[in-house]
Amino acid sequence: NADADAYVALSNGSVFTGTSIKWNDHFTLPGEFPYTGDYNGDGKDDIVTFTLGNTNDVYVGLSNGFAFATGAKWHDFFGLPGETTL
Ligand SMILES: [Ca+2]
Ligand SMILES: [Ca+2]
Repeated sequence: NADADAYVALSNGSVFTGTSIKWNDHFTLPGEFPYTGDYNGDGKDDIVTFTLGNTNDVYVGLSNGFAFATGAKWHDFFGLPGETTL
């Protein structure tokens, strides 16, 4: 929604522990397509958003294990509306 918050509940391998904690205060606005994956190969899952619309940008917020960094643009034209992005 307009708050654009990203919350995480970590897993201990069997269950998700505790309630979710905000890891990023501004990532993925309404209308965008967010997802997760390890995009820099460090073993920690990161967040990605496809902005769709008129911009078709791809932003990644890398994880440090406790929070997601501010989104950085990794691509300027990818994952257009209607395309399968996974
Ligand atoms: Ca926010
Ligand atoms: Ca990563």
